[in-house]
Amino acid sequence: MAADRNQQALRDNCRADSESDSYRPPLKLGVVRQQLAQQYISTANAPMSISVIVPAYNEERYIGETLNHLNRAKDYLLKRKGMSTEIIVVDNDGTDSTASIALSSGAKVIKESQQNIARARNVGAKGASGSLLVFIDADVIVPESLLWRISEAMKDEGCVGGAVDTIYQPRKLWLKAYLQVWRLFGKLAGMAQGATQFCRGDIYARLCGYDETMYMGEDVDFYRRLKRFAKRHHARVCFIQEIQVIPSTRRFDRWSFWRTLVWTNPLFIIIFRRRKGPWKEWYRTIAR
Ligand SMILES: Nc1nc2c(ncn2[C@@H]2O[C@H](COP(=O)(O)OP(=O)(O)O)[C@@H](O)[C@H]2O)c(=O)[nH]1
Ligand SMILES: [Mg+2]
Repeated sequence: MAADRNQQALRDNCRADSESDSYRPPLKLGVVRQQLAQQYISTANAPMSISVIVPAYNEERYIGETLNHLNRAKDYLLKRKGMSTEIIVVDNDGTDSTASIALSSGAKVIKESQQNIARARNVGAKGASGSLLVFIDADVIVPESLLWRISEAMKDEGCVGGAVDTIYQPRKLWLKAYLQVWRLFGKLAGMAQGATQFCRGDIYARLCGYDETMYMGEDVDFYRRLKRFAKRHHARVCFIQEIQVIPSTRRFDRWSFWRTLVWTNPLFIIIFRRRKGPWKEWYRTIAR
């Protein structure tokens, strides 16, 4: 209970801070999030440089292809704008060859022993040197123009961050149609998931990063807070629709129709996102 109260105080503190007009370093934060806050205050006016953060748990089957595509996007940006990109893979307590594949693809690898997707994202941000943070999941294929397109969107100083349209390509037709409905609904509701999200480093710090008390939906929550921050400060988020990223459908491919209906239901996610139990498939018997 005391731990819960502490986490609640932490969240309130971040909320108060991101809603105030002048920046105060947040109090009572966990170590990672406190260091994050301090790190990025100074990057507010720096010229744009990009750090891509890939949280990864036992991703040996997917991460090689993800990083190949990311390296292509990195080269494209370098060619078109002369802008270099840092790629960081956060090995979240993995036991397979994810880290060595990442190293041989030229990425920087950071280890994090506490299994939590939000924490892996925050640890990556803490180790990043770029002024713009781009979060990409380890099972997501990105188009060559991705980083260039994001850097173009962020030329607009009023844009604090955003996300990229995400499209699933499962084999089952009903699943394809179902996921397409959620995609359209998400767009109408102004929601965005974490397959690819981005944020200015200083704003990320003001929001205290991803909420580590959540085991699921931390990405949708972050985007919601980013939007709220933008609204309060008369700024905006940029949702990029002209290109799409493609996550794997590994979980959906194994699930029954009913299971899919329950586990993708936003209400179910909101009710249980702070409990680890319902998310065994993410934190114990993991589909890979
Ligand atoms: N499942 C899981 N993914 C993790 C963990 N830590 C980091 N990740 C990464 O978080 C991202 C999203 O996880 P994923 O299993 O693909 O979840 P999904 O996209 O919601 O189906 C992937 O890049 C994972 O490798 C962890 O402890 N469990
Ligand atoms: Mg995934």
